[in-house]
Formats: sequence, structure tokens, C-alpha cells
Amino acid sequence: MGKIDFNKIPKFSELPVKPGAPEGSNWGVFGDDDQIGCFNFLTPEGIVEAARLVREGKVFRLDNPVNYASPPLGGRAITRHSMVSHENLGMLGFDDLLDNYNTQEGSQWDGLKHVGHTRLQAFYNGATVDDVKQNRKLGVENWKDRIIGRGLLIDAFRYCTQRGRRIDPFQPEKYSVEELKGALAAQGSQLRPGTIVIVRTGWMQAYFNASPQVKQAMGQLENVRACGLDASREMVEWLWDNRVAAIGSDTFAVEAFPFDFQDEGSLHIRALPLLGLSLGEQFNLEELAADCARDGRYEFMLVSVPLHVIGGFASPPNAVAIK
Ligand code: UVW
Repeated sequence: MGKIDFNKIPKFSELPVKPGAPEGSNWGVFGDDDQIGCFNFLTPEGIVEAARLVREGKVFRLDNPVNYASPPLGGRAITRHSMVSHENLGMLGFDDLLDNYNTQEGSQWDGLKHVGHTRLQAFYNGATVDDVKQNRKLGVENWKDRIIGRGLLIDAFRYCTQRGRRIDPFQPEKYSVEELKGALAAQGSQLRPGTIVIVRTGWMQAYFNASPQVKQAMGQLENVRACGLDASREMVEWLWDNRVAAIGSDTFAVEAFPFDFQDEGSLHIRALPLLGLSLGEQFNLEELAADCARDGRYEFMLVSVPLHVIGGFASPPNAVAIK
């Protein structure tokens, strides 16, 4: 894919552009060999623009520490951190060992290999199950230097609760496109092509304040309850037509959970295999959101450097917002 001309990217209503591609898919838009999907919207020019948003040198880490959720949500493995000593070599030196580490144990970007289209048995851009299992396509190594650009926080929780909506983050309550637009307008923020959108739903704050019993229960997938984005066609149309590069959030699955894993209307299916739009989950947005509310500036430079794992299915974001 050469230099991107945003004006030539088809609208959602014009998709699909490739004969035989599924409805609601952008397969082929970035080329038949493309492996990064909507991260194509992040460009060198966009990085330069994003760098201009750095004015005070304030840095906010967006991922939680490994093992922040104890136990990890939904049955994912517990990472065992131990030490390797080099004292036997006459050196006062140590290494880490991380055993049993699941790249989705906590804060994470869902990679484009993470979820495919079950009925079609296909992943983004038509990659096959074998392509994915044999590490031929769509691994997170394709993102190794791609997730840098303009970030924009949409504090949907703040906006909605200030207007009187009572939200229980531990219920599968949904934020609509209209509410996201309302929050943007209230913040004075604008979506621009090539933005990494980060939505604060209030879930992470609720988790931090939850009792040990509630946290223990959410170690099992059947007990996880989480608010999130409405997974409607209108939502993905809005994201695509605004050339959103990725959508992160402070909730469990970006979309409200539970959702039916077979449901082709879920955001996991509409976004990952059909649009190559990565979902960022369990981000910690609390300090960033407080700062944005304080200074009224909701945009920043976002730098996220995923693990450089060939064939990886997902990655912790290793992300910072810089203002
Ligand atoms: C789920 O829906 C289980 O979310 P994830 O993307 O973490 O698999």
C-alpha cells in the first residue's frame, strides 16, 4: 500500500469492493496482501501531526501491570514471574522469567488473528485458518512500528453519567453512537481520519473499586459482565467512515459482555475479520481521563509498541499517551 488518499477510501455503504468478499468487509481496500487493516490509516504525516500535540511532556501509561486482575478475567492464565540469578557466575545479576504468560491476560490489543469469522472460516482480508495457524499471515509482528499517531479519548462514562444516565459498568449496558457523538461534542473534540479512538466506559474504575469476591468471580468467563460499545452496523459504519485506526477502551471486550460468540453482529466479528479494526481492551484510562477533564484537551500523541512476536495473536499495548 502506497501513500493513502483518504478521499479515495470507499464509504461503508460502498463496501465490499472486492467480488465475493463478505458484506460489511473492507477486504481488498488496502490491497490483497494487506495484513494491518485500519492501522493503514496511521501515516507518517499523521505521526508528525500527532507529535505537535505534545506540549507539556505529560505521559500517561495506558496499560495495567501484568497480573493486575487477580485472577485474570474470564479464565485466562495467571502469569508466574520469577527470578533467574547469575550469582553463581560471580555476578550480582538477575533476569526475569514470565511463565504461562497469555498476551491477553490483561490490557491488550486483539490482533487480527485473534478472532475470525466462524461461518466463513476466514480472517481479515480472506486469510485462511491455515494461514493463521501456520503463522503465514496477520501476526502482531506486522504492527511492530505501526501504532503511533493521534489518540483521542472519548469519556463516554463521564458524559453519560453527568447527563443523568445511571450506568452499572458490571452489566452489559451499551453506549450508542449518538452518545459517543454527544461526548465528542461536549468535549469539543473532533474525529479526524487516522485517529486511535479510546473510549472510557467506567468499567475499569468499577473493577478497581470492586470487592475481592467480585474480582474472584470474574475469573470465570460465565461471571464476567461488562458495559461496552453497542455492536451495531451503525457503530462500525461510523468508525469506518471516520477512518478510525483502532478502538481501545477500559472495558473487558470493547463491546458489552457477554455477547454471543456465534453472532455475526458482534463487534468482534464486524471489526476484526471484516474490517481489520483492532480492539483494545482493559486499558487503564483513569489518570488520562482526569487530566483531560482538567485541561479540556482530549487529544494526544499515542505510542503503542506491541510485543515483537512473530505470528502473535494479540499483544499488550505497551502504550503511552503523551500531552
Ligand atoms: C472476549 O470477548 C472474550 O474478549 P477477548 O477479545 O479478550 O477474547
